[in-house]
Amino acid sequence: MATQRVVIDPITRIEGHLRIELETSGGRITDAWASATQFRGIETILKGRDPRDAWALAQRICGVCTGIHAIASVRAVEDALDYPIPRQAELIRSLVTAMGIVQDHVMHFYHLHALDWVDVKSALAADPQAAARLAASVSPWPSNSAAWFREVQQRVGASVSGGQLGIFAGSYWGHPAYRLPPEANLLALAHYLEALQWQREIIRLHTIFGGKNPHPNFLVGGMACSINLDNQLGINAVRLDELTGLIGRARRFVEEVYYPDVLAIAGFYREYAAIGISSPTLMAVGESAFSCAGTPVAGEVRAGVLADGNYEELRPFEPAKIAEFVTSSWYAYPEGDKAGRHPWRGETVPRYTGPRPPYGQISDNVKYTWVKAPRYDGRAVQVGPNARMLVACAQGHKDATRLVDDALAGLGAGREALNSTLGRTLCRAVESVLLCNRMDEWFRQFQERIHAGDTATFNPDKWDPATWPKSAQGVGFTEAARGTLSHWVEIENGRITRYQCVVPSTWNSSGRDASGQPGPFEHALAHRGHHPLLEPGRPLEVLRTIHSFDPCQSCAVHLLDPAGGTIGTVSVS
Ligand code: NFE
Ligand code: MG
Repeated sequence: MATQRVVIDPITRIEGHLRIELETSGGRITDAWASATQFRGIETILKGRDPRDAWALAQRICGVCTGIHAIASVRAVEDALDYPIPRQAELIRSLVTAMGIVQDHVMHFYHLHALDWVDVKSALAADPQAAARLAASVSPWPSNSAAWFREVQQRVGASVSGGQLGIFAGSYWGHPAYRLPPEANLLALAHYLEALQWQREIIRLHTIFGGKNPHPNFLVGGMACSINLDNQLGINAVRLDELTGLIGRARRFVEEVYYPDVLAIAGFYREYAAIGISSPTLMAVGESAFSCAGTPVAGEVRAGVLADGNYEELRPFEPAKIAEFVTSSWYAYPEGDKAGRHPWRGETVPRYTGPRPPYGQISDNVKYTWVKAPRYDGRAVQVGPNARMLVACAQGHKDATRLVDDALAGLGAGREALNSTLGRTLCRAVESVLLCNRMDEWFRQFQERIHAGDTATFNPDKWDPATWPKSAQGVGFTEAARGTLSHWVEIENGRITRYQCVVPSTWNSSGRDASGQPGPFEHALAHRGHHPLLEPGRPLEVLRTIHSFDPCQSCAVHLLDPAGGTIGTVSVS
């Protein structure tokens, strides 16, 4: 059967610029290449700066996983300076991280991913009464009423009949791979609109602790907010009350809207539990990293690696085993392109050797992407919510195991199904429930400590560079919404001399390494030639699998099109 080549550029509803090139034959994908066509340069601009300022620049890598790069950065600098921070600051960072991830997962599902499964035009043909009955059978969420569903139909219907699809334009409505009944489509569309409002509200937790969002304020040595119950400013009794409300509203939407929607939609697409199987090694640095606690705290998920498809045996996570390859990326290493470099020796020297736009087939070249290829112990690694849930289950984490097994029982699938298109999407919902539980616990501890008189959020002991060693190295590990994140800093005479970020989407969207191993996106599409692609001109199934990773190419490259060429054209051939 003839092989056809397909180029999807850009992949939409992601952050940043991603191009996917495919070979397809007989309705299946036979090979795939992921190419980031955007260059930035944050690692380079951090050199020569005061390490206490790095977080503010580093968190501009991305406005989606807002805050998390700042946390990785302050942790790296604190690690280098052996700088302990107050427990209250750790708890605040944990709360900010967890709420950031919950917001990100909900936004990803409704606003970036759901339309791969939900047909908006079909929703307009639904019976609002029947949709209300369906909704009542899965959730007590109060706004699920026929009147609200009718209003949603009228609002969106007016745009469609006026030819103004706006955010809903350019999709593959009516594609035969859509499977939901009209009422389920309407329910999801209503929640799409509600989630917009909800995410804006709950993220005010970031503004309370960090002054603003996106990009809240952080501080090497702690947090910049103060706790004073009797004061008008800072964290006082009124703010604590507000925070209780925000955490409660986050939980309610996750439990009554997001989680039941994901489970209900997953039930119509069960075959995707065996589609999009990606790299069989998965890794997570665990929840303890959220809290910046030096030693793991009871109830938290520990770091670990699950290698080669063995999801039972948790191996220790050893940072020395990380190396980044540039075999397929537009960078140069002094020793050539075959060897990997550990981030302590990491170099970011861009050398674009690809074609000028229009690109043709980028993948005809050995080098075809701006993403480096991080590997662990020589293996391509999947990171993200599915890695975190599998790692948590392998260590017998009770809450995670119960939630994962409940969700899988509903689908009649085993744990191995978490390494799939559906598995990655399901794990975000499961993890959001888990993180709401953790936020309750962290916030309870935070308040108890305040009432016991512990109000310190900053440790001034090592703020003065005169107290620093002449040279130092530090690493900050954390879990971002999309997976394991690390920042690596080297400091000489009070200034940054090397700064490397190894980011979740760098792990997941990497290209081939020196031994020809594909990165996780490529693996998920090309694995054993079983990924479906019904209509190469309307590659809906590819969007499902790529979106299931929640790609962020801004994070992945953290380094614009050097030729200044057009980035907005879509070519499907
Ligand atoms: Ni720009 Fe990010 C997250 C980080 S990258 S979104 O989550 O770090 O994958
Ligand atoms: Mg990097």
